[in-house]
Amino acid sequence: MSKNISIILAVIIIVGTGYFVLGGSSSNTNGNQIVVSENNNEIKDGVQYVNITARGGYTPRTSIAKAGIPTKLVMKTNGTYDCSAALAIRSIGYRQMLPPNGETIIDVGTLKAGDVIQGVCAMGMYSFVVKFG
Ligand SMILES: [Cu+2]
Repeated sequence: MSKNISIILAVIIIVGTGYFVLGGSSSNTNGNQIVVSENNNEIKDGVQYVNITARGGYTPRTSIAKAGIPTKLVMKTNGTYDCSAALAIRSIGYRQMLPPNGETIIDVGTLKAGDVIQGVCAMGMYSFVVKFG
């Protein structure tokens, strides 16, 4: 009887530890390796919004978006006092200082498959791209 309980407890501990380890390692991987994101855009009322965070660079560095639909970038800042706030998107003639906190919406128009929008900071140190396909 007590042997059975010991076995059950051992199984619970092993399964529980495995779940914790796997869950922990996969969330760490996501946190450290956001290079390309396909989950940072959303379509509302026929407009595609691509969410990019500016702070010590741009996240994600590469975004994938849909071609053939009016698109706006949503530049999010949160305590952004570095030069990633000084944003230029040359292909649309955009050059602005983003506020240290908030969201800045930039209309980039409707792009074709294969088009790429590139944003760079004032010094050309940080950049991001949005690829349309
Ligand atoms: Cu810079």
